Amino acid sequence: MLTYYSDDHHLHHGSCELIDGQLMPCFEKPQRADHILQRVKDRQLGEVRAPKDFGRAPIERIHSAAYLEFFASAWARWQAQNGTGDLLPYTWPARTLRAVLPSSLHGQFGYYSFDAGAPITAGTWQAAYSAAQVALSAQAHIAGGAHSAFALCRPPGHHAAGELMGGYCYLNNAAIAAQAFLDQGYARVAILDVDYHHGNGTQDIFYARSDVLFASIHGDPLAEFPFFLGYADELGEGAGEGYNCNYPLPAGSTWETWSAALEQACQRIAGYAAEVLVVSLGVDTFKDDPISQFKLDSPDYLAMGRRIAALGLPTLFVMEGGYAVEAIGVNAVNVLEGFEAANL
Ligand code: SP5
Ligand code: ZN
Repeated sequence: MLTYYSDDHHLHHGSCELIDGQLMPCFEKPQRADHILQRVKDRQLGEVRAPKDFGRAPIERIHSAAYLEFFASAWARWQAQNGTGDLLPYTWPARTLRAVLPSSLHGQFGYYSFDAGAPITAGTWQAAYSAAQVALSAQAHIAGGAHSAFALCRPPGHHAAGELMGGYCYLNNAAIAAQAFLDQGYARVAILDVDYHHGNGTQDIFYARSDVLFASIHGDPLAEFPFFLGYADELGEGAGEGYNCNYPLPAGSTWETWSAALEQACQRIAGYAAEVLVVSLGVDTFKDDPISQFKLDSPDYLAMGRRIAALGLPTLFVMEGGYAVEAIGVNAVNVLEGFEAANL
């Protein structure tokens, strides 16, 4: 399997995030992608290619031009104000307030975000832009006839909606790739989100549409980030009714529980008759993940890849979360190797 990867992810390195009332070093850090790339090489998964540049147009199919302009120019505006340190939002248009777009930089950041977990640093735009190009390049490889590809994206994307960043995410790489398939003539795309956290951005983007089936297995939002989306009764709306499926699971869930949800999600995807599958591949379901509460072990990721392969669909793997830095290379590449072994 080919891996697409850009060194540009190093340009994004936030300094800190609020965890349990304390400012801690960001869990979403460059070493994550470095470890995954090293494992891809150690296991000789296949060639590693730099992305092509498809420009902003395929990103604008998912994110508004105004949102992209805010994101691309925010750091320069912050510097012009002599801002020091990361740019972080601190006020959001929550219930009882108005969703107006202020002129202030911090006001606009509040408008375009849902938490303080997505800092903008000097290189964040370039890193996120390149991650989207990584996803698009892997997408193009599959559209060109390959059965699979790995988009080693960083920063991740599945929490980002059309005009919202948050949860370490800025541009929704999986959604951008899914839309590219549709724009190139595919009729039905399934997205399977196996990250520990609900993919609220991806769900929102496709919620009223039947051309993308979104299925997500994640920590029950009653107890877990992002709290305000990801419940089992969210089935889609309008033309999208019936094309959204959430499988929230309790803290402590092991492979036994998790794989039963995967089986249900896979049967739903098979019934949808998808032409291509995009996997939002987070490995923060791992037992030693520092911010998560599931108990999957490294060999479980091989079984995950095998089950996904049994769908028999061309499959684009897009990297999302995973914060047990020493183990995420093994766990992510185990999914890919399990997938490939099943396809031999
Ligand atoms: C892409 C992705 O995986 N984003 C996840 C963002 C999670 N942000 C909230 C983290 C809250 C962690 N709380 C941990 C409590 C540990 N005691
Ligand atoms: Zn996650």
